[in-house]
Amino acid sequence: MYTDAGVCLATLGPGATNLVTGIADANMDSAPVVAIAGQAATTRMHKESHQHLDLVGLFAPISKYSTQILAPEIIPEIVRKAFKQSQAEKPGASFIDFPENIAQAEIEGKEPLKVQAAMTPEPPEAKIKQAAEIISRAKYPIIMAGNGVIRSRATDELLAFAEKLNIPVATTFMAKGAIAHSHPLSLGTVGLQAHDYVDCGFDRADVIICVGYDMVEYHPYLWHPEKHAQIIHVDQSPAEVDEYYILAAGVIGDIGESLDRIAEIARPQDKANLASLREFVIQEHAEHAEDPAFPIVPQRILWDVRQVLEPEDIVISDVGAHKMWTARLYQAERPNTCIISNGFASMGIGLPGAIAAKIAHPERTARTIVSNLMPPIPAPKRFKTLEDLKRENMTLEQRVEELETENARLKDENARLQKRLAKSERLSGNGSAPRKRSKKTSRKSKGGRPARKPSGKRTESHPS
Ligand SMILES: Cc1ncc(C[n+]2csc(CCOP(=O)(O)OP(=O)(O)O)c2C)c(N)n1
Repeated sequence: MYTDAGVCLATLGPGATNLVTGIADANMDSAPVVAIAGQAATTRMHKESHQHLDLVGLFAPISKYSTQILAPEIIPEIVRKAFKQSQAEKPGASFIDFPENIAQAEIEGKEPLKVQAAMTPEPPEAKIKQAAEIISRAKYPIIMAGNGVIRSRATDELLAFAEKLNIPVATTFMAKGAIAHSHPLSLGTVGLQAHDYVDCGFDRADVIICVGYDMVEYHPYLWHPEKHAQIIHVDQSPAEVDEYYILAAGVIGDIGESLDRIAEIARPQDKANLASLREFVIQEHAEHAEDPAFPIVPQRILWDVRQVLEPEDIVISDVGAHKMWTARLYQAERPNTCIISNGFASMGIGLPGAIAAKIAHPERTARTIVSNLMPPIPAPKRFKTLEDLKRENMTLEQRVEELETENARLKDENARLQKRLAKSERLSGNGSAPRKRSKKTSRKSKGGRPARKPSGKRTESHPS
């Protein structure tokens, strides 16, 4: 199963270089595109020459296939190959450099080559069994759905799999709508920020089933830092090598079929786990539904946008803080109804994206979300930690004792700080607060280098 590639044309030199960001974006977002650019004639490529540039070299690192047409007879093969490469999993960009003298050449007896759509291979039985056994033994399995599920049109199978086995589903930004937000097994979108509440589901999970997951969106280091869970990789292509993504089982083949066959033999969970996480998600979404604040808060905007759009209407997010808000709070009900560039994440996708959406689906409404100075997403609400849960089970006496100890510690700390303040006031001689920072509070270390930030593995997943 593949999606037809889009095609773009550019003139030589600066026309071609203007394609660079768009092509890099398509390539990293796994969007199939064939770009064709003019080029200087082959008779002037060997010397300094107006608008001549090594375009094949320029596009090689940002495409799956970058080539030059050196003779008119090979055009059918090159064109077919460019489409085949860009549309094959994982899809991406192909680039064709088309010299002007080749473009002028006459040619006879050549036709476009027939499309030979390769069948996606069946997943091997042994791998299906292995995955099913791991899932059957799991206590807290969770599914992470990536854009590969949507690309391979396996969202129905994903839903059937989750429902049959009673396993909750979180999606990446680019898989929004792979399961309807309103579905009781939907945990919303992951990849937003350092240790968001849905991440707590990943902390707790003993088996993480990654379906059509692209690492470029959300690095495993961020959701699997302790390497505590067994990972099952279900995809059309083999898993990327990554220290934090070592597989317990890899099921490679048609995604829908893999899910169907695993679901047939795996033991379902008795009840859906992580139901409390879903409550968090729902509460957060509705929290500002009626918020009258002005300027309007992002949460209210996204809530209202959802209210005025039909489930199949399309929202395209541009890139910035608003992308994070859209990913977190827009309630997508269908696949491909919330488009977010989360691979290369180039600003500027919003407007052309909406035009493209309208061309593809003239009967639907398409809306772009672009912002200027939208506030960043605040630190995620704290989800209950193991410590919190332990505390909840304490007797009142134990809790009072804990608070008294904490109180005493704070008093000591306060006294110590007061002493230091008094001392530095004495030293400065005028009773005003010291201008120079004490050694301990200085942000610079001895060598004059900035003090290191406290280490903590989980930082922002993306700058934008
Ligand atoms: C083409 C491009 N240039 C720069 C960036 C880096 N970048 C990501 S977000 C951002 C700022 C976006 O600001 P704005 O459009 O005001 O949106 P807001 O953050 O206010 O939602 C920049 C410069 C990028 N992703 N793409």
